[in-house]
Amino acid sequence: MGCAAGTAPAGPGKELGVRLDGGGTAEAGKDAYLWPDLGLPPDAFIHPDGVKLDISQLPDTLGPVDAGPPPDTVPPPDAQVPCPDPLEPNQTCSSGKSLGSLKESSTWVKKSATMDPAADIDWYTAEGEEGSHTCLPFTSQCYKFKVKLTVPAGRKLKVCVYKESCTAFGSCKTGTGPTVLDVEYKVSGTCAFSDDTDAKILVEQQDGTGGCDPYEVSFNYNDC
Ligand SMILES: [Ca+2]
Ligand SMILES: [Ca+2]
Ligand SMILES: [Ca+2]
Repeated sequence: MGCAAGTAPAGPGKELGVRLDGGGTAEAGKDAYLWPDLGLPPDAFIHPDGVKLDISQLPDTLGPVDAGPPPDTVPPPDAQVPCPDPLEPNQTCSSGKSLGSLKESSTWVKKSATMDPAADIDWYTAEGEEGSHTCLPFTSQCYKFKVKLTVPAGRKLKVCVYKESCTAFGSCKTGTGPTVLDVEYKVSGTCAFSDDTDAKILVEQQDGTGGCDPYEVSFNYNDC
């Protein structure tokens, strides 16, 4: 058609125009012309001067002349922020966070933490203290340091407990939540000698992912 604003050819009858159905160049605030092929009543939008039509007078039914590019509907990516974990950082055995100490008792000491992001590793230390006993000196005693890990639904976690040392032979279990994993080690004690124990506890993921659902780690130190 080759129509351009302001240079539109004469249509049949008295109208002049530029196409407003996607091929036009009309802009808000400028004069525009109505092309009669739009199928509208031929004199519907003719300006009183018989030639021009201000675009602001066009009805909404014509639709936007130029909607511009579509808005950016993709939100900016958020920087990855690990889920809150008050016991971080604790990525290595030597930087393990203390879960506290417990004097020989059936009580469980509990803490909550998260395994996130996927590369997270959580190390803890915990101390079990022997209570007082009436016993024959040099005779044997028996204690157990126990750890429980409550695994949240949908996560696969592993828990290990090590006696005294990060490099000791550990007792480990893996399970998919919801479940509770139990690991422990035994302390072969002696009457009249201290049988306190310093445990190292490891929690790590086995599902290659992170997540904000907290797990619960608890420990107990009691006689056998
Ligand atoms: Ca953590
Ligand atoms: Ca960690
Ligand atoms: Ca003892």
